[in-house]
Amino acid sequence: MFSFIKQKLTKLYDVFASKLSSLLNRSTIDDTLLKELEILLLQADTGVQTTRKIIEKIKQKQDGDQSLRDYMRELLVGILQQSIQYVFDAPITLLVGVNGTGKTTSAGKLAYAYKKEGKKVLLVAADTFRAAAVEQLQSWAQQIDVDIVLGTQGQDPASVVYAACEQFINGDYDRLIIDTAGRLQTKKNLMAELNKVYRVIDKKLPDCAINTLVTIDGMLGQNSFEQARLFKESAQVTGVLLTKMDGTGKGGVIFALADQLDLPVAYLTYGENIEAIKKFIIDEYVNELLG
Ligand SMILES: Nc1nc2c(ncn2[C@@H]2O[C@H](COP(=O)(O)OP(=O)(O)OP(=O)(O)O)[C@@H](O)[C@H]2O)c(=O)[nH]1
Ligand SMILES: [Mg+2]
Repeated sequence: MFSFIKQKLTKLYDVFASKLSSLLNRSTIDDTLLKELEILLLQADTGVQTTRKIIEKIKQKQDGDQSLRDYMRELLVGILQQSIQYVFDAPITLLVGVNGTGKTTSAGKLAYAYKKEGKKVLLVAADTFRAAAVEQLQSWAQQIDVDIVLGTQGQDPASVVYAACEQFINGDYDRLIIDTAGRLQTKKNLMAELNKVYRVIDKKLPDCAINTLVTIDGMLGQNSFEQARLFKESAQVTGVLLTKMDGTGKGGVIFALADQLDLPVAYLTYGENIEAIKKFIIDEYVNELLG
């Protein structure tokens, strides 16, 4: 059987999933097992607190009929279900995140995925910080043949979003996907800029739910967790878009995000190809991780 993790997230499988799976084959829970598990979870960026929580829970496991694998499955699913859950069908998606984490690429991928579902999509190039950013999204829009509203360099992102909302209403669109610069220059500036964008949307499209996704580079480890925390304080983040999962074996951050920041992962991306994006479904992911 070719699982998604084995096939597409090769590194995650090699570094984390296969080792985890072989540890869970052991019949007794002893100190050696607990130590090895702890090291593995920490290496996978599960973070100290969440790792400790998992280890403590495993120590508490009573001897019984339930296998360690099934116990672990319940434990991990439980952690992911504790956080707010991501609602996939909001009409508006706002992408925020640090430079180079994959906002623009992911905006293109999401637009393509929605288009394939038969939705009428409008892309918004509201990263007006550099001209090249607008061109980058425009080239995605051309490639996948969806409409786009272009900002100009230096323009107020909220005014680009205003124009986009008007086109959205008049053009009978289903989905609005907004790419931002989202630099974390200072928290105060970022908050002011994003709040202006939220106000415009609330005014023009008051009935449309907004998903704010923070893009997090899966390869950055503990740094990425910190970024998620800062963005959560600056924007109305509803979920995480975890990128570059083709290049990392550090899937543990998904559990830390849910456990410590109450943030659900919404999508995984795993390559530069337009189709390299997948909805994150808790049961599916944990089942594949544990084999
Ligand atoms: N391997 C891999 N590369 C990716 C993935 N997603 C994005 N990239 C690459 O990461 C780089 C940065 O992606 P962008 O989409 O431009 O990132 P951004 O957040 O828009 O960056 P700024 O606009 O500078 O803030 C590009 O070279 C992308 O091709 C992914 O899932 N896997
Ligand atoms: Mg960009």
